[in-house]
Amino acid sequence: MKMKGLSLGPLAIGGFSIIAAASPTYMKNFMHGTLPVALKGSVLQTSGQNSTGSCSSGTASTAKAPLQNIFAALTADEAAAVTKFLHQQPELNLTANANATSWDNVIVLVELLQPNKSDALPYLNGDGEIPRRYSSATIQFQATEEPYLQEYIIGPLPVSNETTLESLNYPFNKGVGKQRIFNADAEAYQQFLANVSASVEDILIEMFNATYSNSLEDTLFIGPSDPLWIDDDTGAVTTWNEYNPAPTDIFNTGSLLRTGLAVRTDLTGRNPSKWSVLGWYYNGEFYKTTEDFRSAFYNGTFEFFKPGVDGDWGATSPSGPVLPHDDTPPPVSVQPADPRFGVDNEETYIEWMGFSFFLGFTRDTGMRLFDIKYNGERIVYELGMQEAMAHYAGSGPGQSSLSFLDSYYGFGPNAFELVNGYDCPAYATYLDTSFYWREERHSHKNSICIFEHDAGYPIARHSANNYVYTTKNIHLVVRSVSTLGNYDYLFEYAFFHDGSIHVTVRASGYIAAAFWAKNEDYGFHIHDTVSGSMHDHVLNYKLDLDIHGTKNSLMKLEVIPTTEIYPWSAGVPRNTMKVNKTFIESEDDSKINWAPNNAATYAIVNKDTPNKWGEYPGYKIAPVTASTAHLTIVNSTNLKNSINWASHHLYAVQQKDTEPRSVYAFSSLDTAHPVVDFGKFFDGESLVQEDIVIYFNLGMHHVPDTQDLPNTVFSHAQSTVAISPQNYYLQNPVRQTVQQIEIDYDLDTVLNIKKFGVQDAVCSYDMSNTIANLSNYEGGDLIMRKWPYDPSNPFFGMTEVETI
Ligand SMILES: *[C@@H]1O[C@H](CO)[C@@H](O)[C@H](O)[C@H]1NC(C)=O
Ligand SMILES: *[C@@H]1O[C@H](CO)[C@@H](O)[C@H](O)[C@H]1NC(C)=O
Ligand SMILES: *[C@@H]1O[C@H](CO)[C@@H](O)[C@H](O)[C@H]1NC(C)=O
Ligand SMILES: *[C@@H]1O[C@H](CO)[C@@H](O)[C@H](O)[C@H]1NC(C)=O
Ligand SMILES: *[C@@H]1O[C@H](CO)[C@@H](O)[C@H](O)[C@H]1NC(C)=O
Ligand SMILES: *[C@@H]1O[C@H](CO)[C@@H](O)[C@H](O)[C@H]1NC(C)=O
Ligand SMILES: *[C@@H]1O[C@H](CO)[C@@H](O)[C@H](O)[C@H]1NC(C)=O
Ligand SMILES: *[C@@H]1O[C@H](CO)[C@@H](O)[C@H](O)[C@H]1NC(C)=O
Ligand SMILES: *[C@@H]1O[C@H](CO)[C@@H](O)[C@H](O)[C@H]1NC(C)=O
Ligand SMILES: *[C@@H]1O[C@H](CO)[C@@H](O)[C@H](O)[C@H]1NC(C)=O
Ligand SMILES: [Cu+2]
Repeated sequence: MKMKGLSLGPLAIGGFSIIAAASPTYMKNFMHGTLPVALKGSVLQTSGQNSTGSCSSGTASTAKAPLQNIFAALTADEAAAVTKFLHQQPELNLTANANATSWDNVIVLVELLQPNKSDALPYLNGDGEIPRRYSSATIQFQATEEPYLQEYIIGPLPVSNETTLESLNYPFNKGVGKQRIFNADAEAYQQFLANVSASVEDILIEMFNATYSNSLEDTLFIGPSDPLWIDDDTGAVTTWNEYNPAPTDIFNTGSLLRTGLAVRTDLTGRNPSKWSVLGWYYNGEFYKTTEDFRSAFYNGTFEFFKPGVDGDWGATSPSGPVLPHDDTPPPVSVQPADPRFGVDNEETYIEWMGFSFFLGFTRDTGMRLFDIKYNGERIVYELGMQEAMAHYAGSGPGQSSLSFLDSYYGFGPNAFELVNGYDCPAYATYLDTSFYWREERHSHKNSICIFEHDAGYPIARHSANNYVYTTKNIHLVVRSVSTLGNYDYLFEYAFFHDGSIHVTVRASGYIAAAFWAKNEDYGFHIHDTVSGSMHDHVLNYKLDLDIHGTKNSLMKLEVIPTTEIYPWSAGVPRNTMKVNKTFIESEDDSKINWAPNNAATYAIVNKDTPNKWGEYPGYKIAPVTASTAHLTIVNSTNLKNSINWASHHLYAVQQKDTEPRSVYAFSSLDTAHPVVDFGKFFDGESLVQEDIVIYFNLGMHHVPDTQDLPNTVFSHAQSTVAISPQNYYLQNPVRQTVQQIEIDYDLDTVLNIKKFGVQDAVCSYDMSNTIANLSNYEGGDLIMRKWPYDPSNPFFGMTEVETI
């Protein structure tokens, strides 16, 4: 592993800490207002899990993408050329990140600018030039009293004397790609909190036997909430900061250990001597000044509780006696032949059983899928996660202030190496990813896995008195895991023989708990002084379906109870049900919640291409799991206009080149004035035979209980939406697969066993292939954490660091 000289230190963001930065200078810049990780990703090569033995089990076959992947990230050379070009622009007044202080302008991000659909489609359809390539850049202007981020467009690429630099504004409905930063001086702020802590050191020692001094040796931590509170009228920037004890073991229990003692600060402006304390909170009581808090503490009636003590209850290794047989090898899936899918490493293009698609990878979102075709026809132009929110609530200010918009931290940089044989089957094919980060390029090996899998139940079967048939439910899975501080999000796209695509997110990891004090209305009491702390997870996805072209409509199909008198019912009303087929014709009606009792389904159809029965072919969108969620809170005080995508389950809008994404990653810096306000996408436009984009939400309402200790489990915290054909094929495409058996029989006699030419897996399999050698595992740690005291190196697992 090649790594640069690194140092680490916990820095706060959102009451959680971030381990940031490749140099102490970076760390200065690393809080609200500075961007934790700036990165760009691209999917690199496969590294197949080789095996020996009589069964062949090589790497995925080399597919050849029919076209270039125009969604692929910038190459290292392109990113380097753009970085150099930016440094040559005097008006940017840039300082190299390696030398920058919080008062220098720096490059945060250099990424591919996603091509306009209007330019991409002609190329993908084979009747247009390849779109010219452009880069975007995020520059952090800090050599000013009012620091901000600004987006730029650089191109065309490759960099030449034709390449220009312009402000990038068209994708941002605020009008400008510009975002104020209200806390650029993160290190000074932590020092301010150390000064505040010193003023109550006697109390902290009595309560917690520790104080906070902004040093790596601290066993008590404090940092600001995410997001900051910004008062539009006065311009005041304030935040609550809660003390957390440090974990004492290897386990990442920081988010379970809370003290309940919080202080509100005013951090307006860039002059630390003007910052101030606005009050204290403990156990239901608010104290206006430090003096009030101090006199209450010493007046003899102050009651305090020991904060949670780290211990076995937060450890994740097995405990208790081994269950019967649990230490013998469990069933394991193997791949007895070469992978049955193809990968074009160069273009990150994947083909499997009639499906084909390109992968893209960005800092903000991690992997996304483009140009998904089935049997040669485009079904989906774009499919990918846009944003993930975790919105907390509580009777105290610490928890009430917490609302994470995790693309701020970035899903790309937090997608680490998957654990072969555990996160994905040992036979999976892996892709590496890479990303740009403040003038450096990092790679994470084996961070996306691709594998075929047997669902464990047949996809179709029937038996009668003379035959039985049953078809295996083999499907292709593309998976990655991003660990955002305390939580691990497992993202998955699965492709099935019925032509459907399942989009899934699962959550595990440590909950962000609260101190248990007068908050029984906000969760369960789950340990000595720990409240489970209710929160909602809402993850927004973009789904741009194109059914036989881009001109599509949104059909609603509702099953409704009815009372009908039929000509044959002898005048007797019959209580029954029927279907109500309607179209949602305007963006005025396109904010949708799943109907009670799942009574309504929604489909993108093409009215101009009816099938031979006159029905409109399409693909429907429906939840598979009971749990998909929109935000419970109405008009969130924390997130304001930044989450207008979280109020419903499903949205439909007209596609626009000016609306490529539902969010801007850094909107949580000023939630009242998001650079992209999804609410503005709705302007009453027609949804009748137009290019329609769906945005849907996955997620769950999470009221953690003792079963979330030590960790939330994926099997419970999961959410899936299926995108499935509706009248698209004249019959189910599952008949394309020969992985079925038909047994014809007559009473007791088997007459015929039909296997349709499928080869049996009769080779001998070397079971050692199911045991991955994990001694070279490089996944490890996070670039930044939202919780304090991460013991390890923030760059562990990042390879191939090159200075650009
Ligand atoms: C950082 O500053 C030093 C001293 O001025 C200079 O030699 C070096 O080139 C700078 N580094 C970068 C990456 O610009
Ligand atoms: C350029 O940035 C430096 C800090 O890196 C700052 O001192 C200087 O004032 C800036 N110049 C202009 C013209 O803004
Ligand atoms: C740009 O570069 C090309 C080839 O490198 C050259 O022919 C052309 O004259 C240059 N144009 C300008 C305006 O410098
Ligand atoms: C913290 O206190 C020290 C000593 O009083 C002072 O010099 C420093 O400016 C203070 N820092 C902040 C950020 O308040
Ligand atoms: C307080 O912390 C110190 C170490 O900082 C430790 O030695 C001591 O035992 C602790 N006291 C109590 C009462 O926990
Ligand atoms: C002590 O402080 C509490 C909380 O502020 C207050 O209610 C109480 O009156 C105080 N008691 C005395 C004796 O000052
Ligand atoms: C059918 O659905 C439409 C649109 O939701 C609604 O206006 C209409 O009343 C429904 N018809 C019946 C019979 O329920
Ligand atoms: C949301 O809440 C704010 C503050 O209470 C209020 O000013 C605003 O009008 C509310 N907006 C909506 C759409 O209800
Ligand atoms: C993409 O489309 C927008 C809106 O039409 C346009 O302003 C912009 O120039 C296009 N971008 C590129 C790179 O062509
Ligand atoms: C696992 O890989 C390491 C490093 O390549 C090697 O030293 C070790 O022998 C391997 N272990 C096994 C059991 O193959
Ligand atoms: Cu949760």
